[in-house]
Formats: sequence, structure tokens, C-alpha cells
Amino acid sequence: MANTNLIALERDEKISAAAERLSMTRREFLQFCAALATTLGLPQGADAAVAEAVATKKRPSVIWLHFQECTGCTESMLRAEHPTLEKLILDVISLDYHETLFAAAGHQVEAARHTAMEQNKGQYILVIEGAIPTRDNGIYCKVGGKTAIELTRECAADAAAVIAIGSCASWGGMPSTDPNPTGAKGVAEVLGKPVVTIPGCPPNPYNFLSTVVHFLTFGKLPEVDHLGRPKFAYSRLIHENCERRAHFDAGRFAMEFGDAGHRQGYCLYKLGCKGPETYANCSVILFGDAGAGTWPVACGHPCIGCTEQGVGFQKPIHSLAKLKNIEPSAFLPRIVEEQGVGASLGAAALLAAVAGAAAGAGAMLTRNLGLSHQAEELEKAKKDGAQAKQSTEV
Ligand code: FSX
Ligand code: SF4
Ligand code: F3S
Repeated sequence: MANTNLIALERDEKISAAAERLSMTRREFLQFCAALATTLGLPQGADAAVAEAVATKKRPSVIWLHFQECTGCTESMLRAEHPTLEKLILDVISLDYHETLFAAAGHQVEAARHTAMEQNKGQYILVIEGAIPTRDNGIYCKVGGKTAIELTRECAADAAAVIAIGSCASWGGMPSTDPNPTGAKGVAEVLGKPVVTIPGCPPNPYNFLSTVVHFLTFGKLPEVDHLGRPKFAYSRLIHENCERRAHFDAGRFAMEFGDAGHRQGYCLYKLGCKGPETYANCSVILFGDAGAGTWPVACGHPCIGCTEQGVGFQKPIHSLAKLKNIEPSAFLPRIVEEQGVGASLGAAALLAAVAGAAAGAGAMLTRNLGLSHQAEELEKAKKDGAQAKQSTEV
């Protein structure tokens, strides 16, 4: 069935204006929004709500703090190969404070943070990048004379939502590697309450963008798992969607880097691949908008489990992964799938047609559409979509 809502939007002036702002054609803009809706696992029709929200809603103010980290999160967000992604990220949010991107310095920047927090009290999104050192009262990371602990608490107090971006902010990540000399911890632990986490070192910018677009469209953050990770991105093991999976199932393994098996694309399990115990969508949405093959395993390196607390930066890179559960490959048809569940064929076709930004991901994602979410989650998303139509500004 054709998606009439989305087609109708093609002639909408607000959509034209948004597309122009982003140096896209209207069709490209709508296709990109459809791809985002598909990434979020939303049902047919939600893509129009996403497009309208991106085009018209007031951009949420974002305060972005940096603590113990390498700035790779920011780098991966804003230096995407394809210009669309960084433009969209900067278009859907109002980045009112960001220590590494601000041209200004010192008191001017501190004043900008206070102003943004006062003017958007209770409405801004606090994004934290980097771990928080807690040993010796947090003296190992200070900005403007305040420790990371103090800044986190101060900025979180009046935030509408807190997002911990990257593995460092999610649970401590690389800085928390044994013996963790600074007592590096994640945001949730320091605040003593759950926050949304988008782990990955670096995290995939699509997962951040999709999370913010969900907030923009529905006025709330997406559903998360017990570690605060959005379910749309972290509900499947890498191993379930891996392009080398057929080799694993057939017992064909690379035994050394550069051996015949490695050169022929065999499974990297015996080189320490942590795909069987790591939840993330790297193999499905890829990185950098640069087409097929742009994720660690495709490049020939075992997954190190960078999104998985207790695996990444904890387990030795070349130790064998725990086979967490015996899930069949997502490429195989399932015998228990309910009929009529999953993203529409229309959305799938649109996604596959999206040039550039989602070209590499299109084939993989289309193949797996409808497998990643349960029926009740889609029903819930449908209701959210209907409510969003009636709701006002975020
Ligand atoms: Fe770096 Fe971010 Fe890794 Fe950490 O990403 S890419 S060390 S997750 O906080 O800057
Ligand atoms: Fe892919 Fe790693 Fe699983 Fe092998 S062990 S199929 S390389 S995720
Ligand atoms: Fe990280 Fe593994 Fe993905 S190392 S980027 S979770 S493939």
C-alpha cells in the first residue's frame, strides 16, 4: 500500500523549507525521515510524523558536557562522510553548550551554559560524553573550577532528559579499565538514577540522531533495556546479523590474522570476536555513510564488544566470547513470526531506495525488517504516533 501521508507531504511548504535548509531535495528529505522511522522500528505512517516533527518542531536545547574521553563521540557525530547526517543532527537540536565545538572560551562559555539552562529550564536535553572520575572527590576532571561530578548533578537537575553518549558515559568505558585509577564511572551511577545510554566507542551517530528524533516526534525518549539502551538499536546480538555468520554456522574460522580463512572472510570468533555476547546494530546500520563493509567485522577485525558493559575494555581482545544464547541467524526465516508484524513493505522499499546515507545499510536492514521488535511494541508505537498528532510542541 502506498504511503499517502508521506506522498502528501512532498508538496508541503514546510517540508520544502526544511529540505532547502539541509541542501536536500524534498524527496531526499522524506526518504531520510522514512529511513529514520524504519531504524526506530516505527510502523507505517510514523515516517510522516517524523518528517513533520523534523521540519516544524522547536529544536530542543542541548547542553553537551565532556569529561574523561577521547572526543570520538563528537567526532563520529559531526564528521560523518556524508554531509546529511551532521547537518541533520545540528538541525534537529539547538546545540547551546559544547565545550569542544564552541569558538568562545572561559567565562563567555560558562555564561552560555547558564543562560541556556535558565531559558530552557525543565526542557533541555543534557548529553554527557565521557566517564566521570569519582576517586578523591572527583578532582581528576574539572571544567571551569567544578568537578565532573558537580557539573553532572548541576546540569541534570533541570534537564528534561539525560543521554549518556558513548561507552565512557554509559558505564565508565575505556577510562574505567582495570585498575581504573581515577574511579571512572558512568552517568547513571553518579546520578543514582537511570539515564538513556547510547554506548559504543564511538557510538553510531544514527542511534543518537534517531533517539533525538524520537524525542522530537513523540515528546519522550524511546523505550530502553535494563541498561538504558534504546531497544531499537540494542536488542539484537551482533552475531545474529553478521555477514560472516554462515561461516560460523559451517565451522569455518580465521585462525590467524592474514591467513587464508581471514582473507576469505571466514568467521572471526577464534580471533576473539565478541559478536556473540554484544548487543548492537553495527552490522545493520554500518558506520560513516560510506557504503557496504563499514563496520569492524567487515573490515576484518573482531568485534571487541565496545557497546557491552563487562565485555568491551574488560575482556582481553583475543579471548573467546561467551556464546550468550543460541539464536539462529537473523537471515533465516522464523517459524513463530506473527503475520502482519513489522515495518511495511512500502517503508522497506523506500529505505532500500535511499541513496548515499543509507545505501549500505539498506540491503541488510531491509532483509531484517520486522524481526527486531515484538508485536506489542509496534502497537505501542502506533498509539504513540496517533498521540503525537494531537500533541503540541516538545
Ligand atoms: Fe572516545 Fe566518547 Fe570512546 Fe569514550 O566515545 S570514542 S573514549 S566511548 O566517550 O570520545
Ligand atoms: Fe560474525 Fe563474530 Fe559471530 Fe563470527 S563470531 S559470525 S565474525 S559476529
Ligand atoms: Fe563496537 Fe563491536 Fe560494533 S567493537 S562498533 S560493538 S562491531
